[in-house]
This record gives sequence, structure tokens and C-alpha cells, in this order.
Amino acid sequence: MGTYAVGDLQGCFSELMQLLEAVSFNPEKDQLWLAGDLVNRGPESLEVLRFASGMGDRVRCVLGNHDLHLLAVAYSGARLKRSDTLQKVLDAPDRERLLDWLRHQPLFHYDQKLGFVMSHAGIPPIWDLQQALSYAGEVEAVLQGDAYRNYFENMYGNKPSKWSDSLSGVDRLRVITNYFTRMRFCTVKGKLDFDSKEGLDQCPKGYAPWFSYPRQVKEKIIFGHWAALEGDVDAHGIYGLDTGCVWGGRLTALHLESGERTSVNSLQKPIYQ
Ligand SMILES: [Mn+2]
Repeated sequence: MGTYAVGDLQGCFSELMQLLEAVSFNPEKDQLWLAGDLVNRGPESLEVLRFASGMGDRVRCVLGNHDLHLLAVAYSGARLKRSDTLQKVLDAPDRERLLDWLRHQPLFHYDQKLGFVMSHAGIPPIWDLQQALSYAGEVEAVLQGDAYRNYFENMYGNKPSKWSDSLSGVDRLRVITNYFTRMRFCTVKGKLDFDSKEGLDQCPKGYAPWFSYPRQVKEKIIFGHWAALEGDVDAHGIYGLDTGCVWGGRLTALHLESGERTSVNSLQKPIYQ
């Protein structure tokens, strides 16, 4: 039995099938972890959602910013952007079942036995494991409860940019969501930067990648979200798995038990050379 964690799919269903074949994935015995951003920008978001939701407990998935965007479009007044490729999901006859499955996925996954945690963007250095679990749980409870439409109406925004335990209501839920799904650079005190999406050479002054600080979570950490890193994270026990498949890069799986990585080439057109 093996556990394979795969980075941002963003609708790259064909590449996922090739990758699962490349690692000889056995759906009877193996488990597939998906680091979020299952949908959007790529061509086959609908196929990804049908596949992942049909896998039952063979799939462990965390929500990414694009997954939340899909839900916000479906459940609140959020509009599709020009670069979104979500219409097929929104028009699908099984849309309610798929969106309901997505809304019930967590922001944070912890496997005590394997000693791994996973979230889409990472974990801010200011939180320990219990805090990460508890804060993710606050958002998950709202997402899975009756007030989820209100959550999506208030989800977007960059403020507050820093955690404080005294935050409450929609501000508290928004900043927790931003840490788990949008974080790249932050300060030592956890203040988030939302301007830079590029590589480490574009780091704003006074900030650093979240994973470069001494951390309180001792488990190994899996994240996606940051394609510009190309999977290259120079921090012990931290695994960046977004290798930019939707941008013409690769789709990457990490075998958790051995640490071995396997990649397949993207079938998408490269957008930059
Ligand atoms: Mn993302």
C-alpha cells in the first residue's frame, strides 16, 4: 500500500491519469492526496471533480483558492473571470453533487501515522499543529454548515493581512482561508503579502517565503499553489508539489513512504518560455 501526493491539477485530468499509470497506482490499495486547486485554468475540471469525488476515502483532498472560487461563483454573487474555465462544471447535470462534495473537503489534512500534513498554500510559521487544526476546523465547520453562502459572500479580500486571536466573524474566517490557500511570502510575525506571485527573487522587502522561517509544526508539510518554485523548496521536510502542469510544466507525485518523486510532462501549451 502506498500514499501518493499530487500537486495542483487545475483541470489537467489526462496528465493525472498518465501520472497514476506511471506510479502504478492501485485504487484498491493506494491512497491519493490532492494538494488543492483541482479545478480552473485547465481544460478538464469537470472530469477531475467526477474522478476525485468518485474515489471515496481513497482520495484525501484539501481546498485551494481556485476550488473556493468555483464554490463562490456557484453559491454567491462572485463572477467568473475571463481566464476561468469553470463553465462546464457550472452547467453539468451533476453539478450539485460535485459542488457539495467539494464544499465538504477540508483546508488542512493531518495524518498522524505517516507524520505528514497537507494544505494548499502551506502553514504560517506562527501556528503550531493544534492551532492549524483548530483554525482550519473553524472554516470547515462554516463551509459545511448552514451559513456557507454568507462565508462565500465575504471570502474575498486581503484584509486583515495578519493573524490575531482576537479576530472574529468574517474577518477571522477570511484570514484563516488566506493563510491556507493563498500564502506565499510573509513576515516573521505572519503578515501576508498578496502582491508577488513570482519566484524567490521577487520577494518583497521584509518578507520571506513562509517555509523559510523556523516552524512550530514538526510534521512533514505538503503544499502546492506556488508554481514559480517549480517544486524546488530548500527546507527540510517541506515538499512543494505545484510544478506548473497547467502552465505547460509537469504534474508531480510524491510517494510519501519513500520520498520518491515521479513527474509526467504537461499536455498544455506552455505560456512562458
Ligand atoms: Mn492556488
